[in-house]
Amino acid sequence: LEKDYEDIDVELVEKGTVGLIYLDRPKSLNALSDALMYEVVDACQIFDKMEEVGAIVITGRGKAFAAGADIKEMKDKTFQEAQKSRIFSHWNVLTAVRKPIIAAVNGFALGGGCELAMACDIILAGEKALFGQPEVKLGTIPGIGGTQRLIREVGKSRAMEMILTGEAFMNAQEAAQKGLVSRVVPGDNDALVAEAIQVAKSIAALSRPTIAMAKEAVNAAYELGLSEGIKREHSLFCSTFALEDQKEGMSAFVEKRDAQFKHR
Ligand code: CO8
Repeated sequence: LEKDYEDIDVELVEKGTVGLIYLDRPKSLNALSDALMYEVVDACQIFDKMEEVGAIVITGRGKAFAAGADIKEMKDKTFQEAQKSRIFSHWNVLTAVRKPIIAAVNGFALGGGCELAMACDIILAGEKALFGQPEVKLGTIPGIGGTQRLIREVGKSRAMEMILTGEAFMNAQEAAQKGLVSRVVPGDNDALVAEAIQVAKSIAALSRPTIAMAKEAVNAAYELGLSEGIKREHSLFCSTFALEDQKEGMSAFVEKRDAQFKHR
């Protein structure tokens, strides 16, 4: 991890078990340039491969999580350039990361910033978090999952209001009520990031292969119908019985002791 990233900062915390990524272009409210997204994906892939890392936290420096794709970089693109835009392929790579990714959303999560948060596995919100899809105000529409994911999180009517007006931003409290975020963490930015790290640490203490299967099973709900999803879950559930860590976890329960997972 000895890389010199320009638009992000990375750290290993909690004895190397948690990979922490700061989006670090505060002057542009962490606008997601192609370069920044490339770095986010690169860091996630490195963390995904590092054995000691069990979960990843992404957060923003300054007053935003991310205020969207970089409008200055995007504005003169032709149709063809937009079509082959790398930001789109970066996204697919990000969703293939096997380890859990937690977004700690402090301030603005707009446009691509909201979409980035929704592409993560868990969102924790700070008190000042603000979610929105303002693309129509720029004459375009959400382009990296917003029209598909937001409706599943907050329902059609609320998603339509946000996407069609480009306003009607959602604050932290409402986001928690609607289930867009897991919960609101009281206090400042540091408290939010510390809490996200604690959640990541508790995931990292568990069996890596079990966690990867749990994430895969939940994500299948996004892609598949109920009966196909349940079949996928069942086959992943049965697969955990091939793991030493399942034997250890259940034996530890029966023997009334803490589990010592081998694969973590
Ligand atoms: N891109 C580039 N620069 C940005 C962006 C952005 N998305 N957002 C803010 N900035 C810059 C501003 O231009 C400004 O720079 P400068 O100091 O050089 O003028 C700096 O950040 C600070 O911003 P403001 O002065 O505007 O700060 P305010 O506190 O007054 O306002 C807002 C904050 C309300 C967040 C405001 O900055 C804003 O409305 N930003 C744009 C939000 C937006 O429209 N986001 C959607 C972008 S489109 C998108 O994400 C589509 C994704 C699909 C991509 C698909 C690819 C295939």
